[in-house]
Amino acid sequence: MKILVTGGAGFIGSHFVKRVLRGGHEVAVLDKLTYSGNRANLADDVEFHHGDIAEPADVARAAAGCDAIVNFAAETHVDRSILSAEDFGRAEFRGTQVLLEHLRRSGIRLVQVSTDEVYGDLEAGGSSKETDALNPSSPYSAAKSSGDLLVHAYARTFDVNASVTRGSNTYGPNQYPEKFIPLFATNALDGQPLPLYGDGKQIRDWLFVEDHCAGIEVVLHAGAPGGIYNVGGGDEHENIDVAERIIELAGADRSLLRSVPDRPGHDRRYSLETSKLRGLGWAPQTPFEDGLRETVDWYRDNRAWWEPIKSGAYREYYEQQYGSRLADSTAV
Ligand code: NAD
Ligand code: TDX
Repeated sequence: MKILVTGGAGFIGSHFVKRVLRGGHEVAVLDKLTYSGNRANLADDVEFHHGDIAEPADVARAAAGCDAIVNFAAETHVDRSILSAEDFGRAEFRGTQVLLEHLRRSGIRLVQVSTDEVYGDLEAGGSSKETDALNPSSPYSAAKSSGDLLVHAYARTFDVNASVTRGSNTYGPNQYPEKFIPLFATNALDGQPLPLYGDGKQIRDWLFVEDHCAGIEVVLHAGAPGGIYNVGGGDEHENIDVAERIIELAGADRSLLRSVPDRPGHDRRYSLETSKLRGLGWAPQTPFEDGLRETVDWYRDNRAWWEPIKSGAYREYYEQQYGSRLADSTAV
C-alpha cells in the first residue's frame, strides 16, 4: 500500500510515517511546514512534498499513485487558537474538504485524525462514546469538529471511503514544546518556571504516541467507511500530578511550579470510551509512567532538537502567552 501522510513532518504524523515504513508500506508526505512542522523529523529519503492540504493542486501532486491518505495536517494548539483562530478554520475545514473532493474523484481511502476535544468538557463524569454529540469549547476543537462533520457528510452523500479517529492527549518524543508535557519537560530541564493553569486539577486521558499511531493504523486497514473510532489511553491524570512527576524525572526543584491565570473556556476533563477500537484488536501498550519517563529522557538527550525551536519566533509566542501570566503567578 502507498500512503499519503499529510502533516507527516509534525509530531504524531512523523511517528506514523516511521511506523508504516517499518511495516513495509510506501509513503509520501505532504506538509506545509508551519511553525510546528519539522523536516528533520523525517529521514532524508522519505518522499516529501512541500504544500498545503487546502490547495487542490498540491494534494493531486502528492497523492498521485497513493491508495490512501492519513490526514494529520492541522493547526493543533488550543492556546494559539485563542490568540488567533484564522489559520485553524482554513487548515481544518477547507483542507479536509479538498481531501474529500480528491476522494470523490480518485476513490482512495482517507483516515481523518481528530481529537477527543470535539466532545467537550466531561467534568460531570463518564466517558465519551463515538455516538455522543459534538460540544467543542475552543476555536481549535470547533475547527476539528468541522472536519469530522465534513467526513460524515461526504461519506453519506458521496459514499467516499473515509473514517475518523478521535485521539486523546498524546505525548512522546518530537512533540513541539508548546504542549503541556514537552513544555514542562524542557522548562524543568532548563530550570525555568512551569506555568500551571488555574488549580491544575484538570484531567486529561494520556496516550503514548506509538499507541496512538497503532490505533490509527488499525482504523486505516479495518475501519468501516463513515466509521468513527475513539483512540484513548485510559490513563487519566490531573495536570498537577503530571507536572510533579515531570519535575521528579527532570531532577528539578518543585518551586519552579507556578499557578498562572487559567485558559479561557478551559475544559476540566476528557475521557474516552474505546471498546469499538478494542473490538478491532487494538489496545494501548505503554503505561503512562513508562511513557513519561521515556519522554523526559528523550528531551534530556535531544537538546539539539528543541533548543533551536525555543528561540526566535517561539520566544515572541512565549512572551505573548505567558509573560503577564507569569508576572501574576503564585506558588503551588
Ligand atoms: P503538530 O502541530 O506537531 O503537526 C501538525 C503538522 O501539520 C505540521 O507538520 C504542520 O506543518 C502540518 N500542517 C499544518 N497545516 C497544514 C496544511 N494546511 N497543509 C499541510 N500541512 C499542514 O501536531 P500533532 O500533535 O502531530 O497533531 C497531528 C494531528 O493529530 C492533528 O490533526 C491534531 O488535531 C490531532 N491530534 C493531536 C493530539 C495531540 O495530543 N497532539 C491528540 C489528538 C489528535
Ligand atoms: O502551559 C500550560 N499549562 C497548563 O496547565 C499548557 C500548555 C497546558 N496546560 C494544561 C491545559 C490542559 O488542561 O495542560 C493540559 C494539556 O494542555 P495542552 O497540552 O495544551 O493540550 P490540550 O489543550 O488538552 O489539547 C491537546 O490534546 C488534544 C492537544 O494540544 C490537541 O492537539 C489534541 O487534539
